[in-house]
Amino acid sequence: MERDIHPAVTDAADDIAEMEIRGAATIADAAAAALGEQAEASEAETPEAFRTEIRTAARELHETRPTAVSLPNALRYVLRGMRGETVSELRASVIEGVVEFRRELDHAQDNLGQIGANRLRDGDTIMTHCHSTDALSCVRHALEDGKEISAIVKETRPRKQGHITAKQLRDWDVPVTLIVDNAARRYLDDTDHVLVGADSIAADGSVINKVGTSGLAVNARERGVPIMVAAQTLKFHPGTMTGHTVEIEMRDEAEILPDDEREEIGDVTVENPAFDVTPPRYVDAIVTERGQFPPESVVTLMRELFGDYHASEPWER
Ligand code: RUB
Repeated sequence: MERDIHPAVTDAADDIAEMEIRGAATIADAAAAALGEQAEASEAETPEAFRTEIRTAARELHETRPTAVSLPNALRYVLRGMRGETVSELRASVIEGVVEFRRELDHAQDNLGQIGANRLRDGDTIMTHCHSTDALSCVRHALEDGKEISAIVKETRPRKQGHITAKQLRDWDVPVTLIVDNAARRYLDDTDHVLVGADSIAADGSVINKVGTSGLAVNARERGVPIMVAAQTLKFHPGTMTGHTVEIEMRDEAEILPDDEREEIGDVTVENPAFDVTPPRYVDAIVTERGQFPPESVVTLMRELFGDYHASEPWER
């Protein structure tokens, strides 16, 4: 029942859809927190009503953006931990699950940051695409280890998430060179590592990340620059183990061509995919909180993590 959904859930869902909240890890964190608020504020009188309410909230959060698997993985984590005979037991289990999930997310990002930092040498220059908190965790740890790191930051059209990356790096006193996306190949000659995040990692080691990542990876390989993907295991996509593909979000045409400019140009088709797929052969390492892996071997870890995965999700019931 729509009216039982807490404003914290509808607000989080709107913010995720509008990209006020964005980036795979941040989306997962916000969705889990919203489920926690739903549980806390629930006025359900029966265990069944409570379960229905939490599932409905989870469904609303799930329907916001399709590509970052961290979102359904977060919801699944909390819903699988929901247990108890009474409303108060159920409530406590959801709240506890949310706290645990958010703590693990922080730990995972911190651990992978330390592992990724070991790949960066003092004096290295990285090239970034979009804004990834997992990737930035590697930089933060490298800086804490006393290494000097410089960054070439791709602007990342159309939403310019590169500006967020540039600001964060400048806050850490990292020298930043901001470039338009099309200049990336030229600046790869000055780059020691391409460092990006991921929205989803498929079972074959393909990396789904902000559109433009695959072209960058192909160019980097041609230039002999290693490509490192920082992605906690929350980004592993269990559905791909059973042959499902990752849906690529298509965003509003107006992000590329505002209505007034469109009138001037005339009738054109505009396509605005938000993400693309980088095949595993262009990726040197996937850095997770469990260690770094060649992309072809992530499937082993995925089986270990999602052995009991079933296609039907808890919020679909
Ligand atoms: C964000 C994006 C990021 C990943 C990883 O796209 O592609 O690289 O989500 O981010 P958008 P993180 O801006 O469209 O959400 O490491 O923070 O999870």
